[in-house]
Amino acid sequence: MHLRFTTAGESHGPGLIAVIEGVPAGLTLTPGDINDDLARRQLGHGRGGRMKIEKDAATVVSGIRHGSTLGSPIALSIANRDYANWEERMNPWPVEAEVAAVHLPRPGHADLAGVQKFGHDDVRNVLERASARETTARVAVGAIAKAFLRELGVEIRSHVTRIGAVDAPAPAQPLTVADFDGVDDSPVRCLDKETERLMIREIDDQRKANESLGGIFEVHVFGVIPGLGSYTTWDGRIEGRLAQAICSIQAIKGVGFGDGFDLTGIPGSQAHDEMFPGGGEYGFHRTSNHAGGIEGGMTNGETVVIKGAMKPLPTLTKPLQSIDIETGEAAQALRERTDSCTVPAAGVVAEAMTALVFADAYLEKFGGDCVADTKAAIAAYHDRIVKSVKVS
Ligand code: EPS
Repeated sequence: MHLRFTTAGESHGPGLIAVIEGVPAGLTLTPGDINDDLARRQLGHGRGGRMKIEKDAATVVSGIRHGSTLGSPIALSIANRDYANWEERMNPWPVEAEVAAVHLPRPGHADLAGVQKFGHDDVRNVLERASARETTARVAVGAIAKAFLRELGVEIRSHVTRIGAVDAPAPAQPLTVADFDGVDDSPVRCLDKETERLMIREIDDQRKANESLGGIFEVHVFGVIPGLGSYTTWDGRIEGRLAQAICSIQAIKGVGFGDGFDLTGIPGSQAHDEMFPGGGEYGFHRTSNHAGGIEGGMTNGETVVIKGAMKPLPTLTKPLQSIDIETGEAAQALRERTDSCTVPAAGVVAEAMTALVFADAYLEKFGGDCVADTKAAIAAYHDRIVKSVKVS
């Protein structure tokens, strides 16, 4: 791995930390590059009370000087404002107050397997880290990966195509970067106005019924060079790397590329993207992108399209049946403040995870201790591959 990152932090602890290694030197950054994405992640119809408390912003601890990366590890910290309300319950050190333990695991959450695995007798020791609050730290480092990719001509966008039972219609034309311009103005990050209205109503109706909702988001990666990833090794394949990154996001249960699962129901002649002479950057063109920009575990120069499926959040205001781990008796699962739908935010997190995979794939193929070296290597490779299909 050429770009590595890790995160730390509990949901109601003092804060979150992210460290990213391998970012080349000479990448120009502004605080807005990071904080704007942190703000986008906090939005979306269906968020709960917590988002009124937090106003996420990253403090740079290392790796950036006067707005430029140094090539050294970049460490970021983001405070949890809510810690002020949890200081006794989440204090790193013993406190005098009596702090009640949580004994009621939520079906669908990490709670039960987490206490079994780590030998805890308090579910809070699991749920605090399993919480999707952690995605704040991923978005912070993902924003740096995005800025690097932008320098290389790569743009990443996302939108929501399903919330609960409401599906957005398929776009008539392949989406372009400009089609995403207003997506963050939509409270559900949906590109279709009528669907947006139905999605909002669906969230409101289900919230009133004490329900939560899942859905589907799509990530589009524009301007990717052909040949990232590799068919030569199982773990070099870019689909596998992206699938791990997307499925590592809390509550994600499925991932697809291009037409994904829908490809299974059509004959081969309709499933693949034919090539025709002339046009395009490399001496040929295609008229479809069923493959979602990936063939043989490598990017093929078309827009990369990734779909992520998010399950309904498992914290319910109408709790499900569970067991009390202290008594073994039947009980209702833990009831906590929660969001009712976070698919719009999950799309922003998926942009970050996608950026981290692609930044790593670019560095793997092109190297570069400074951004100028990476760009020079890409330019040389581009010059070679534009000639790989002979133009008559
Ligand atoms: C979450 C529960 C809620 C969400 C949280 C994820 O937090 P709380 O328990 O404080 O109400 O708001 O998400 C975030 C804090 C965030 O920043 O996205 C959970 O159980 O996963």
